[in-house]
Amino acid sequence: MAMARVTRREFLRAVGVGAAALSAVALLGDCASSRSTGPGLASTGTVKGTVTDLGGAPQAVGRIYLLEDSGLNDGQYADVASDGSFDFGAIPTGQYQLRFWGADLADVPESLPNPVRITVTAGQTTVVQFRIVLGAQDTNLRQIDVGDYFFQEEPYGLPNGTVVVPLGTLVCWYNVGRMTHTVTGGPWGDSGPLGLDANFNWLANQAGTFPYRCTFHAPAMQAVLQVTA
Ligand SMILES: [Cu+2]
Repeated sequence: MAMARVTRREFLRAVGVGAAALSAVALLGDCASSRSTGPGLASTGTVKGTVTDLGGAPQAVGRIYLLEDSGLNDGQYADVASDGSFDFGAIPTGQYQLRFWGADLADVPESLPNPVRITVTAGQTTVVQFRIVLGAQDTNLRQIDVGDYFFQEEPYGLPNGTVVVPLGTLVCWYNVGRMTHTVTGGPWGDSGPLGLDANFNWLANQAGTFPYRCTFHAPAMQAVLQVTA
């Protein structure tokens, strides 16, 4: 079915998505693991969930990344199955984040959290529901996560690596860490302090190689943005 192309913001305005539609995170008691008494089991919980559209229908699209509490993506993921479910199995207890990645096929609306912070509790199952919007996404947008203490392009970049984008790209730095950071350097100057979940955007309107840093955490936290003509 042909649909008019709308931006994500226009779409969300049209369907009236607000804070009430936040992705749900629930903790379920896992009877099977709490009955088990083998050594080591108490130090893990399980993480799983579903991907649905905004109407709640399961969608078999995308991949879920398991990020560290700092926001670091070290490459752990679970693909979304044909019934819209994903399952990481047993992982060590602690704080993590889950990020939905739909390449250019789907994305989480900007009004909903992505990544989502979770706590993995011993012997319990953490269930996360991602609500997504299907359809071609804006490929002129690149996201660089800002964490404790690194810059990292999602979903494949190395921490504090070089990101190469063509002229005209909208580069969005998004703070996924727990600390306040800055994005400082290059033609954009200084983002100012970015608190929890804050972001900073720059339309790459100038070619060149631009080292940048976090003023609070350099030299540990610095990276390079290269804009090609
Ligand atoms: Cu910093």
